[in-house]
Amino acid sequence: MYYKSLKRFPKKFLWGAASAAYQIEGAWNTDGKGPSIWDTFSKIPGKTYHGTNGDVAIDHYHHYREDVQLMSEMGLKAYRFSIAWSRIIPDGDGKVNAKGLKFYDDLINDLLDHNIQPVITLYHWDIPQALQDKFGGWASRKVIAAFKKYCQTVFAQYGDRVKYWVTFNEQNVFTAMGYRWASHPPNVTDVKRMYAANHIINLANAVAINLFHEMVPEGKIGPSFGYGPTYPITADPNDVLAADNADDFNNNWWLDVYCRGTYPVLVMNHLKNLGIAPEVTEDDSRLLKSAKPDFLGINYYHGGTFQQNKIEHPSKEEHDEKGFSSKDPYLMQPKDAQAQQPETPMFKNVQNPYLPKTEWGWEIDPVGFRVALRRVYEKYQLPIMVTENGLGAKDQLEDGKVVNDQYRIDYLQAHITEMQRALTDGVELLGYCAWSFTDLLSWLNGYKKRYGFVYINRNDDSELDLARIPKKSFYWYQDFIRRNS
Ligand code: BGP
Repeated sequence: MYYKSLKRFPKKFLWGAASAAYQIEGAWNTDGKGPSIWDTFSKIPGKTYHGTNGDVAIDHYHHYREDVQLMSEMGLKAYRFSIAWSRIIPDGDGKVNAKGLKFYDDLINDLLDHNIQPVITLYHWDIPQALQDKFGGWASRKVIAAFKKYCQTVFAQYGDRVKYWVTFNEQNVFTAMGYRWASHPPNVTDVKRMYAANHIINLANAVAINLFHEMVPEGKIGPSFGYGPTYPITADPNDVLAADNADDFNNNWWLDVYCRGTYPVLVMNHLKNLGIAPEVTEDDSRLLKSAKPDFLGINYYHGGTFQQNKIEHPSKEEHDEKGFSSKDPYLMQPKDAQAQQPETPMFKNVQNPYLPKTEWGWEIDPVGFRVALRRVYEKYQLPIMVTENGLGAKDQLEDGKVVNDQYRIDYLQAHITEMQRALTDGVELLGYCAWSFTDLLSWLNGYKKRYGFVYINRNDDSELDLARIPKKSFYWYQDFIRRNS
């Protein structure tokens, strides 16, 4: 589709930037905050890059006024941040910590004083450690009541001033990393447990949305999903089918539940056959169907390319007397071993020959951003807020004061242009929050991988002076926001 000119971004478009509590706040045990699962996990030797953790992070807890001042200078219209649950309710479901509430009160008021709309994420991966110990975290339905209490507390406290709320950040990512790959807490490698916990989180998401609609009728709430469009590697219909399977498995498995209250049939049947499907009761289905998000948050970094995974079916003669064959390693595994790789018969992830990559091997695909926005909007017909998009790079501070991150400007410019094309195509967009405002702690990559408009003078081994230094991209975004184009 070509246009003579692109639609202008609406006047009220929320040009923003984003962060997450654990990655910026520090003050991990200050003013009554309890530990979260990330405070604990990051201390396990070998789990994070150079043993980095969020104990101090970029010390936003003590620098928030300076950070908001910089946001204001930049002209940000919105700032997305998350609340650390264990700062509000240190043991997860007990007494409320007044000092924790006050911190976010002050932050919100400061943002509003500078005409910046707060966008609050309720959960960016940091469940209180106490709930992990008590119930096994998201593995237990008991945690839903605790989450509800936490939501109730913050809706009552901030709902009068904050319009936009995000329930869960990238549920697809934190469940996979935490319950399948053990590269995030709670450090588990069990696909069945992953699907079980994921279902409980879906229920918690629905409870939070319904509660919000009762308590903050003027507000807007929705989850933020880590979306990647799926491409077939060739026009071979088998590859097209593989890309469809991947779409169901990687995207619809969450988005259908959020927006329609049902799981995609194809994946559900497959998981049932493997004995790893979550248990969904009639009450669960009713609850999931009752909770409608007002918008969808989309985090976009890249998509994926897929091919048919050719599994050879061994012939009868090739089986031994026990029915096993050495021909196909997947099909010949016992079912519970197959179940640890449920996608194997559905698709295979392959390299896309057309796309360059970041230093961390993430594909750079601005057109995929337009594809993503159109597909999601066409399918679910909900307004979209882009809640993350950005480039992780090894930025260099020159002469103690300059960061020439032209590559980040190029990246953002290309993505925003595609977003504007999607807007012109007809996608309803509320805002765009670049990841991230300041540099911050990358969960597994320390401070080497930077995303911010503002450089933070610290490294993996030392806090240095934590000075805030605007990068070249800061001034570029400032100018962009001022012109709204
Ligand atoms: C998203 C997370 C963010 C952020 C970003 C970049 O998945 O929601 O919290 O971390 O990815 O990730 P990374 O730091 O691993 O490059």
